[in-house]
Amino acid sequence: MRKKGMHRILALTLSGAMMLGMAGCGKKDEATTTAATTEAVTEVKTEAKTEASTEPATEAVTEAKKEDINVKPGDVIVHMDFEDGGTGKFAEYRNGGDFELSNENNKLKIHILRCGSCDYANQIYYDGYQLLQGAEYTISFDVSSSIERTIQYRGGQINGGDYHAYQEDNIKIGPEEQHISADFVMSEDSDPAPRMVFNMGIWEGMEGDPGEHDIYLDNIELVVKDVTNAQVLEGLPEYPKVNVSQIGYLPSDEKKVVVKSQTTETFQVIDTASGKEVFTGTFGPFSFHSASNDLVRVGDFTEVNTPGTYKIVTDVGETYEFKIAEGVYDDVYASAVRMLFLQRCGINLSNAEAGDFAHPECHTQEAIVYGTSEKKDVSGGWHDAGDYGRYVVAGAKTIQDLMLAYEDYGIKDDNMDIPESGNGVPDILDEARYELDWMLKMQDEKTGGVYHKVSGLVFPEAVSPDQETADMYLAPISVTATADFVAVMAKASQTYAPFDQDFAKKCYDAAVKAWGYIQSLNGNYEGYKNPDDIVTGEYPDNGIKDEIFWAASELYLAGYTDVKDQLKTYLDAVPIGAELGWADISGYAYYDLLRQKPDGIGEVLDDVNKRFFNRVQQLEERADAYGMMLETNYPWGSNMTIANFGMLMKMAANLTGDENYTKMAKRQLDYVLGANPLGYCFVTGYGSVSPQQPHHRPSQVAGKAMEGMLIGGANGGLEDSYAKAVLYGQPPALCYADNVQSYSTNESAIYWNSPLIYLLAATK
Ligand code: G3I
Ligand code: 9MR
Ligand code: ZN
Repeated sequence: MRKKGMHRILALTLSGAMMLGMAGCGKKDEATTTAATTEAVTEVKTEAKTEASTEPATEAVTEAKKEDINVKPGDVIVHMDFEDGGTGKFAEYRNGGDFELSNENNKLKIHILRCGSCDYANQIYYDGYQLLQGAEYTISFDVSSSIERTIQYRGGQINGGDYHAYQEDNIKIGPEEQHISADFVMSEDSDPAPRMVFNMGIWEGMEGDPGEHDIYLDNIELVVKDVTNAQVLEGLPEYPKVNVSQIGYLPSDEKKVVVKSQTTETFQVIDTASGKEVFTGTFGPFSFHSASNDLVRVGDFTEVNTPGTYKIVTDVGETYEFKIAEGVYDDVYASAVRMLFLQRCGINLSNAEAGDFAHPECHTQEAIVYGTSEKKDVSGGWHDAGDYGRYVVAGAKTIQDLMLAYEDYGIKDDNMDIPESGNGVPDILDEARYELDWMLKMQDEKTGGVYHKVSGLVFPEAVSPDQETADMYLAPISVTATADFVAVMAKASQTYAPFDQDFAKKCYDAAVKAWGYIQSLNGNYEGYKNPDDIVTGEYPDNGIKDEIFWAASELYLAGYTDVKDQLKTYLDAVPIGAELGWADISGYAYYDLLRQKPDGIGEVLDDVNKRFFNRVQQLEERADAYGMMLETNYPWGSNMTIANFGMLMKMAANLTGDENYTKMAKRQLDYVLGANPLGYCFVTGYGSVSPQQPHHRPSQVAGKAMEGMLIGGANGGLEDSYAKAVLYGQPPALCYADNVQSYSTNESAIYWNSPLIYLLAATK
């Protein structure tokens, strides 16, 4: 049976999250503790790839065959007896409670210090097994406690979204050791990455916090009891064998097609309206694409430049339909910018403006300055990503990309359907200003330093923005945030001057003041680190010299000549490279200096020019069959890195007029729009196959993916439990799962959209 894998999975998972709602800590909501009828997720890995398909399909083709079931009755799939003197394979999670784990007489001892205010305030959990739909399991363990109390165990829960249980029980425990044993059938879709959990926070019926006490666990086992009705795990999708941009091409673009085949010699471009073949091309020699572990060949169909709808056919498969037309990127561009509007925090997004993503005002309460009793208004700005934190370094990159898109490509659109449309200021600058206005509030009036971020102490549940009502904290001032602030404020003072002199002045003054803070540190810089009790996005970065140089450069360009004599010293401290990431950011300084070529710093400009073009050349030499420059290093948010490389190439083209750089930039854009080994258009809502279940709270709540988001994409590091379970052993460029739990491959972020916006702006 062929299954509509992706779409079916999406509908079930998202509707589950919607149905249940989320329980915040402190709110005793039955929802999270109900073993409900919600469906689980099933996009998983199988051992063997299926035969070459002649049609482009991401559908799973595995048939549920009994012989494929990889467990049998009696198999012990989790076993912890603590005989080695350790604390087993448990990870710890605190949400308001506190505890210490140790081994006492070969048992696991949980010394509870504080019970917090919800059942999962103290949690230990274990990931690393699978539950098959229809199979029956037995969970058993020995338990005792120094006091009479209730705890909860879960033979499995979904590891993300609403975290609902597949099996759970609340048990009363006390000094006498009990042997607990329970059978359960996995009634939901098979889960390749469930989580076994013991919750030891506060319980209804407990009269306040019981104070310090000990809980002991031993001989924890999960055993397969019956597989008669078990379903096999679905395999990873079969990825298309022939890939191009799913959005298409401008008539004048260079156009490449990549086929995963050693032997395929030719391809035909078919006009899908007439069914006629309009072009036959010959593939180049095969090469090994190590990032995806495939033999590939590249073809060129640049010659096809008549507007129309086409597909490319080969002997091993064909592409999706795509367009060749003027303005082919206009919609995706508008949508990518609009994503930022939909991420706006602190205001009511009305139904008329935001449709499914409407929400009342959010996060408007004053934030607590961490470690003090002071409070400060820092409302506004964009939610960073799938979470609702607002982080300065992430915001700075985004703002910079938007300002550059405006400056390099003269984007003037003032009708993009945002509240400021029609005000005479290009909407892209209005959108960036929404973040700049917020960032100004992030500056400490006294010192001029800039708080690293504002967020709750922990990530919120999968709720809409206005439902995250926990206290907000201003994390400590950091040098990276402050230097990034200086850079974008200084630049904004120039960019916005023609539209609003007062605002430009305000930005300039704020930049100079923040620079004063950095100067006052006398070079004693340290990277930001989360305090122990703040676990939201860290954006840690110990390499601060690039931020300092960027700040100094933009100040100089904005007319603050005091930094002139120090520029060379600052530059000498910057490591080689020219990057546009949130951590390594020197490329922005280099580019702005090279395009504006200010007087009086010839030596600096020479060095900057060398650094910039050395990096460009190094990347150029790395380009593989897909035009990728990552070799096999696909990090978290690789689609941003790829888009950043595209930007860098486009910058090189802008500086030199060399069209070859434009071609290379364009290939990075083609990749994120579909010309990649996974065959995904990584912008939600666009192309033939795009991510359906992003790790993005508003999308999870709405039950559909917000459009126009660039998704993180392949991450060889397998940095979440779902990815670890499902993608283990896959080559880096294929380490991607369209699953809501996979935050390290399937989230979206403002600063991933912004380089995409820059690349798309270049096509306008
Ligand atoms: O620096 C190393 C590099 O040397 C190495 O070659 C490479 C190998 O893959 O890894 C690099 O480090 C990675 C780093 O990002 C820089 O790319 C880390 O492994 C990776 O864990 C780290 O991921 C970051 C992630 O937060 C976790 O800190 C992402 O860049 C960053 O985009 C992401 O940001 C999150 C926020 O914290 C919270 N909001 C959502 C947002 C997006 O997921
Ligand atoms: O939802 C969080 C996402 O926005 C972040 O990018 C990610 C990494 O910092 O963390 C996500 O939160 C996860 C947390 O780190 C671990 N427990 C599961 C959370 C996601 O459901
Ligand atoms: Zn908000």
